[in-house]
Amino acid sequence: MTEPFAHSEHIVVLGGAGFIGSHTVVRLLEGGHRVSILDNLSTGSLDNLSEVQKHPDLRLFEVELQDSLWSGMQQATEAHGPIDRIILLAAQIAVPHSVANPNYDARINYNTTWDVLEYARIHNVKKVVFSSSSAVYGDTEALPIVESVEKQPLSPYGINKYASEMALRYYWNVHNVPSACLRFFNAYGPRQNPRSGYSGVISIFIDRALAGKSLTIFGDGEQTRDFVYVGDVAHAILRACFGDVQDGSACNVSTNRAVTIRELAELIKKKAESNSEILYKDVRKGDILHSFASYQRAQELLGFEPETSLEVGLEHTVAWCKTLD
Ligand code: UD2
Repeated sequence: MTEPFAHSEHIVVLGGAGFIGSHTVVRLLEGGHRVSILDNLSTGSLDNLSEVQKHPDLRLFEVELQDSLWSGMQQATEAHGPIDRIILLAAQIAVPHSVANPNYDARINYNTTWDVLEYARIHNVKKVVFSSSSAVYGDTEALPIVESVEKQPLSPYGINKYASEMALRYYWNVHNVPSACLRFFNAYGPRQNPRSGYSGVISIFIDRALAGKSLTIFGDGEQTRDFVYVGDVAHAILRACFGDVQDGSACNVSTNRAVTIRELAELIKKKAESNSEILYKDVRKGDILHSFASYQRAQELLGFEPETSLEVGLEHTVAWCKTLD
């Protein structure tokens, strides 16, 4: 796939120092854009940006988006000129935290969306890209998941993401603010911190397999997930950012492949050349049983195609995990 770049625009990436954000920023810079990152560095880090930290077209502003979004945008504008497009990746990402503190989750994952859209309206921003989640679907039995299925979010996180999606559509319908929305499935890859408390199963398993520690499977391991490589996720984000979608339409970012956690554990042991023991524990409370999704809409609307197989993506991730202390 080639990127449909309009040349050298000013793109603001909210959450650009994070796992997915940093991959997105690298690609934007490769495309010749001026990039401003607004990030509070709570889950993101400067390490994630080490390969581009001296890039002349990159600026990083450490701000709390709940109270300083507008001043952050002002600083970005002073550094790089008027903002052309905004990619909103900053989020509270832990579903259990949203259950423990729904109001905090709403402030980050919902209120920020309104602020960004209002900024975009007033400043005639060309596109807002919003990062939504498979969590908007809840536990659906219709597989593979297509975007039109009834939404039954089971957590404040899923509800706030879905409500944000509706805010995008409102801003398009009423104020003509162009936007696109991506529903990420289980993203994985280099820079997903395996020891953060927010870690996905792949980064945890690889980190432990490399250390020869046991891998714990919650339940019988027959639950499935749709694992999408972070490079493909970043690709989808750029497609959404520079493509034709304007009306806030939501697309799955997925691979249409279901992998059981048991299969995954075995595959990771192989790729990490590990003899780790596999242990089984009780099913995690609220765990979804099966999740895999069609990406046909993303293919049609964005020209998105996942290009990295799980096998290859795991090899990249193992190689990166080996560089950690
Ligand atoms: C994913 C997203 C989450 C939210 C949610 C929506 C990630 C990292 N998380 O949560 O942000 O969007 O989907 O439904 O993408 N597991 C083990 N052993 C471990 C860790 C996990 O067996 O040490 C299992 C876990 O019980 C689950 C599966 O692996 O069945 C995937 O877990 P996860 O935490 O990576 O992601 P998930 O799907 O719960």
